[in-house]
Amino acid sequence: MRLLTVVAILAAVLGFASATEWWESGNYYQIYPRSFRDSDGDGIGDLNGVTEKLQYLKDIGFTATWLSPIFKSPMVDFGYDIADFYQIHPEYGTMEDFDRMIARAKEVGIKIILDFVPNHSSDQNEWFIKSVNSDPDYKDFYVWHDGKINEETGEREPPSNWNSVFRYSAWEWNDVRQQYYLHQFATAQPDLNYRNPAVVNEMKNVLRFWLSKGVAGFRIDAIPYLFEIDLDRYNQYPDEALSNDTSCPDPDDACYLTHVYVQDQPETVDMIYQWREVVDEYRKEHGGEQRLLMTEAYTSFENMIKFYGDGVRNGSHIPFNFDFLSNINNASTANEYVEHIEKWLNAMPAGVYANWVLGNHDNKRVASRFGVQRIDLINILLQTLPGHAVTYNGEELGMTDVFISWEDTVDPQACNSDPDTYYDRSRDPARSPYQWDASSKAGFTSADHTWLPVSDDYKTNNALQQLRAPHSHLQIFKTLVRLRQEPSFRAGAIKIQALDDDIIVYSRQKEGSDLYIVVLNLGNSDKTIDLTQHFTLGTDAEVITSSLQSQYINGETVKTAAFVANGNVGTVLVAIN
Ligand SMILES: *[C@@H]1O[C@H](CO)[C@@H](O)[C@H](O)[C@H]1NC(C)=O
Ligand SMILES: *[C@@H]1O[C@H](CO)[C@@H](O)[C@H](O)[C@H]1NC(C)=O
Ligand SMILES: *[C@@H]1O[C@H](CO)[C@@H](O)[C@H](O)[C@H]1NC(C)=O
Ligand SMILES: CC(=O)N[C@H]1CO[C@H](CO)[C@@H](O)[C@@H]1O
Ligand SMILES: [Ca+2]
Ligand SMILES: [Ca+2]
Repeated sequence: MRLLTVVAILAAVLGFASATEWWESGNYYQIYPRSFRDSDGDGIGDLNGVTEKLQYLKDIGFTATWLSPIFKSPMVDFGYDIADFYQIHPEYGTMEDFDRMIARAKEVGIKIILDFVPNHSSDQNEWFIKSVNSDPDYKDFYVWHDGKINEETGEREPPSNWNSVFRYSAWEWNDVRQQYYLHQFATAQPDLNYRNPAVVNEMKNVLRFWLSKGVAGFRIDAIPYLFEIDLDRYNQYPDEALSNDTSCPDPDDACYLTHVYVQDQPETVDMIYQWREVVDEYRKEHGGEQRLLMTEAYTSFENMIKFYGDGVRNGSHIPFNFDFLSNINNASTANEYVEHIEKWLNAMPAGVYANWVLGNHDNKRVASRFGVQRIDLINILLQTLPGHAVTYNGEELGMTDVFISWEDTVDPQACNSDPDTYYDRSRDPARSPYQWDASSKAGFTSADHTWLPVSDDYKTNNALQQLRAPHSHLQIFKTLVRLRQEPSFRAGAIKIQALDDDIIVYSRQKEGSDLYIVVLNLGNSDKTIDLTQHFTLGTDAEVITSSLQSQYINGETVKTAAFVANGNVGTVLVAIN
């Protein structure tokens, strides 16, 4: 049992107690536009659908939403393959629809954050087509190479053994150009060449273009992959060593190799700082509120900390913390949770915010990974920790994965495998249409077909039903979002500990404000806890909110010396005497 160094946490938290910028007290929601709301009955979500539902986000209490890519795309990787960085994807709407969405968002009071996908474009992008044809302005826009000649067979082979995130070689031969190009994701997603200053400039122009359209900032995709090793320092691109990871025996999988030459190159951090300069400059020139950068990187802890800034230059306001996604699962013990939380909070530089991400469109849903009975507990955890929480659309309802057969699978990461193994790789199950109400197709669309199937449980599990019910995942979620505005949650210290394998308890309090206690029981059975042994408490506390299956109702008074923590239940209490 370890007690957190309260002093260290206090320092980290007080650094931003005087929060003034909009994003500092923000609560963030990720919309997957293709699956959120279809306004025109083609079975595919769109911008007018998002516009229609902005008030809903506001009603829950969110202040900002980041949208997965909405740009023109052949949809090989559902928008992460961009054919034109300056245009809206026609299935999603027009530039006028986009303008209306921004205008409506301003009215409602929701900030719109766009997904910026800098590592690659689509192979349909005119930049790539020009590059294939060696147009002098675009010749070096992508990473091209002659390959190497196999000394034994005399045949031309890819320049290195590098493989792609979506399996198989990361090099693809192009017949027109008679060279290989690099693609760290799908074959149809050629990597842009960040060692070419023209590429760096063009991508900054993309940011400026959307800033001028009124967006509040960007979520930047797939940061670790931006740079590859500098070829000028080698005659050949070097092969990557085998990872020797026994859980990854298939040579076609990305995890079969280490990725020392294609990920996390030192230049990456500088690029983030440059992008921050672009958004800061934009504000200087055009006024208005701070424009926000959020960054996506499954990377080392040390790198993530650098993304915030180096003390001289600033970087990402919110470098997504995937520690929970990567390291916490249904079998994790209370101690493991606490260790991960402490690690992050203690290592954070002064004056920045922590953040916590547990779901997105690349992972199976939280309710499916941890069990529906734990969804409230997980939401309570994310919303009551210091810093920012990022919620993937549907997690607030406890939506679950939808089984999608091999035949119906569309995710390239899964399609590049086989009927036996695709399911573990597939990201489709977490991308099913949002469940709005009990009408046909969950109120997602008026069409009788949808691009991915709607979950079978939509009649009993949908936003409308949960809004009307006195007790629901969504009601709990709304209570939590309101609670986060309290001074003790916005700027209070945290004192956290694991009592055994199952029980996590922590307090949140800002001096002079209410003392809150959070109790999470990861186990299946009830446990009675004397909270007064761990916190300075009077005899009674009041229940603010608790998981759906909890024995407590909101507003109920409980005895702090003998608090019964039900299995798989999270509870937020406030001290009352
Ligand atoms: C994996 O094993 C090979 C030799 O069997 C070695 O060369 C390589 O460095 C190892 N990889 C790692 C990441 O240690
Ligand atoms: C970095 O951000 C801090 C806090 O907002 C600000 O005071 C400082 O001037 C920024 N530094 C640069 C180089 O923009
Ligand atoms: C999560 O773990 C609990 C045991 O602690 C188990 O009852 C439950 O079925 C598991 N849920 C999932 C989705 O694996
Ligand atoms: C969480 C996230 O945004 N993941 C994306 C990372 O980038 C690849 C390639 O652009 C996408 O396929 C993922 O969806
Ligand atoms: Ca549509
Ligand atoms: Ca790259």
